[in-house]
Amino acid sequence: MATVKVTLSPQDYRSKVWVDWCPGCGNFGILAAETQAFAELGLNPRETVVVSGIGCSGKTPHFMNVEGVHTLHGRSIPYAMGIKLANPNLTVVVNGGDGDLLGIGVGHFVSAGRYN
Ligand SMILES: Cc1ncc(C[n+]2csc(CCOP(=O)(O)OP(=O)(O)O)c2C)c(N)n1
Repeated sequence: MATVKVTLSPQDYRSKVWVDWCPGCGNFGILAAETQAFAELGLNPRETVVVSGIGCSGKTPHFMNVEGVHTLHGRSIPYAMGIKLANPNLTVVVNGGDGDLLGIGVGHFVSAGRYN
């Protein structure tokens, strides 16, 4: 959990980058839910990291005003674990599609669970 709580609106967690997902894409709902959750938790954008892999969901960090990494296909979970290990004070979130996190990255998901 972040060390400094802030009072921001969900919109404050959005960047100015134009969102190029197709109309009706489910990622719009995920982006809205995520920014809403960040606002409710009072997360400091500078202590929040969104990690993504490849695919449409991979673009998520570009659309958010938090720290972020757009990593390799299926490898966002080990990236996120490394970030969290390096600085446990950060709130680290992974966004990914089914190809990214299940098809290619499910082994990392299981390992993350085993390491808690
Ligand atoms: C190692 C590797 N294999 C294949 C690709 C090609 N590739 C790019 S996007 C994609 C599928 C993305 O689907 P998903 O992970 O479900 O993400 P979504 O677009 O649904 O968010 C693939 C296979 C790649 N970039 N890297």
